[in-house]
Formats: sequence, C-alpha cells, structure tokens
Amino acid sequence: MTVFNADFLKAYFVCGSQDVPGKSLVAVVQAALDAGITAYQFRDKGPQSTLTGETRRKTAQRLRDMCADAGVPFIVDDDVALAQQTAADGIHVGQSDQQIQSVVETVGGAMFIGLSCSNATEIKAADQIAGIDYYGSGPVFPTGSKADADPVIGLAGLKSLVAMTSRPIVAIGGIQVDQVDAVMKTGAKGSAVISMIAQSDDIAATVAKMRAAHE
Ligand code: TZP
Ligand code: MG
Repeated sequence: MTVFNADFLKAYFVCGSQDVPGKSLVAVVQAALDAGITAYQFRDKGPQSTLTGETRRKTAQRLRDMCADAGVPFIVDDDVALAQQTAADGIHVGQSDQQIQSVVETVGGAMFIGLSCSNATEIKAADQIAGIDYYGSGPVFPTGSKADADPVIGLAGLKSLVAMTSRPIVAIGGIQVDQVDAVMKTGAKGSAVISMIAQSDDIAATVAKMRAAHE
C-alpha cells in the first residue's frame, strides 16, 4: 500500500480520453510522467470519453503500470471497483459521487483517499470523517474542462479553505502556468490540472514550472 504524502500534490495531472481528443491518452500521460508529474489521476467520464467496458479497464491498467514504472502514484476518479481492479495507489471522489463514508469503509487502508471540497461547509463535514488524506478544492478559476463545475472560488476562497483545515489541499480548476506561484502562496500543497498539461505544446517545461512553484 502506498502511504499518502502531501508531496504527491505538487504537480498533479488529471486526464481522461475526453481531455485529449485526437491524441493518445497513453502517449500524453507518458510524456507527463517523463516530465516529472508527482501524481496522475485517471478521470475518464462524460459524453466525450471514448473508453468503455474492457477497453477502459485495460487502458486504466496500462496507465497504472506506467505510473508504477515511473514511481508516481496512480489515482482513480470516482470508480472504486476500477481502483480495486487496478490496485490503484489512491481513489478520488467528488461530493456527488459514491458517499465518502462508504469509500473509506471499502478501500481505507488499501489506498489513499481524496475528496473534492469546494466550500467551507464541505470542509467542515469532511474534517469529521477519519481516513481522508487530502482535499481537492476549486474551481479556483473558470474551467472549460468540467461542465458541471461548482462556482469559482478564486485565490481568496482557496486561501480561506486552506486556513480552516489541517488536511492538505490541492487546488484545481482553470490553473495555467502563470498562476502556479499565486496558487502556492495560498498555502495549497499543489495544483491539479487537466488542460495546462493536456493542451501543452511543451509538457516538460510546463511540469517543470509546476514543480518549481511548489518545491
Ligand atoms: N474539478 C474541478 S475543476 C476541474 C475538475 C475536474 C477541471 C480542471 O481542469 P482544468 O483544465 O485544469 O481547468
Ligand atoms: Mg467526481
């Protein structure tokens, strides 16, 4: 079992087939691993996803193996069964996904657990539940990558969430390369990004900037 470490959150790449139209998800994730991401989350969902059934499972397993080879934690979004099948290092769930309490009971101890919390009420409730390792908070900025995103919280909103919990927070939502320094100054442990890496022309340079901000 991989023990959670807040350093995993520094340069956290989230990506599914829907985020790389016309490109190979495996190739994009390999480039991100080569560039030094500190965590990868398999988040494959929505009408633009091209993976289903056995292809989805096999792709997740391949990505899982690539992460293991790179020594980078592999995290599954919102699919406990897939996380178990692939022996993922971590699982991430949102507020409207499978109930966090049942996720903790099912996989707690076998993998680390992340929960999306976008406001003070959600953080207060989550802080009462033992076994959650980190929170993902945002969207910090407007995002084009999540159709049903919560309202934008801004850097000030992020800072106030960081201040109210002792658990590590990874910032998410609309973060681009020029904003990673400002995100770091809120006390967030890192940035979780889709488009900044998935749409980058120079993934090595993009990831280097993320890592430098949170070093
Ligand atoms: N959760 C909140 S915002 C978001 C998710 C999954 C999308 C982040 O994508 P991007 O492209 O980094 O804004
Ligand atoms: Mg979710």
